[in-house]
Amino acid sequence: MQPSIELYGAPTGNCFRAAIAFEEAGLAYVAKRLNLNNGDQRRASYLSLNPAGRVPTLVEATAGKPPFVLSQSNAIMLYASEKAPGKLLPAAGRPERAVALERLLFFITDVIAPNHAAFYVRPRGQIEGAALLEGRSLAALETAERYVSSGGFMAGQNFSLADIAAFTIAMAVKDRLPWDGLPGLSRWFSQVEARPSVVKGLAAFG
Ligand SMILES: N[C@@H](CCC(=O)N[C@@H](CS)C(=O)NCC(=O)O)C(=O)O
Repeated sequence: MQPSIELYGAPTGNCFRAAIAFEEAGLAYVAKRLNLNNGDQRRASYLSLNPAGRVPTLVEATAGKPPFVLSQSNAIMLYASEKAPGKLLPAAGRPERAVALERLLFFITDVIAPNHAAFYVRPRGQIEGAALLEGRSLAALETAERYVSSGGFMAGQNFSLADIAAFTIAMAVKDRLPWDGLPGLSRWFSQVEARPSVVKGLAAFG
């Protein structure tokens, strides 16, 4: 019997990354929407799955085994990629895979992480710190123009996890990017935005 997978989430960048990866991999899953404003993430039933009270969380049920639970959006993306070899990352051991991981980690650590840190400090009155972090994140994202200036995707000719990470953050800061000076990124963004897996992943949590 096939395992059944539930993905708990909300319409946020972290959850979109996980859902888009599952869509792109062609893996069956059931999206379970949590209402973060109502505190669904802090209910006891959810905390028993993810004690951090955050989304996303993946729960995989296989008959006769305890459920497998995974949190952290990026670990969930990598799990999807392992279940569908060749669809989200090039084959293990190949330099192309190292490049895709380099780009993926660039977007996670240099673009998404400072943006999230700004989101955390701004409501606490640290306006200058927030602006500094946002500026750093945007400047790093703009340098990704070089990855796509001659066509293709973030790590070459094939769509990969690097594109999913790049897209969710580019979408979040879309209004603050100087698109006129970023022709490669503009072309890439339109192409990724129209990709069926991206359209479905963005709609997964309503
Ligand atoms: N590092 C975690 C971060 C998860 C996270 O911060 N999720 C946010 C939504 S994007 C959340 O659950 N916020 C609700 C809360 O903190 O109460 C991941 O990538 O999955």
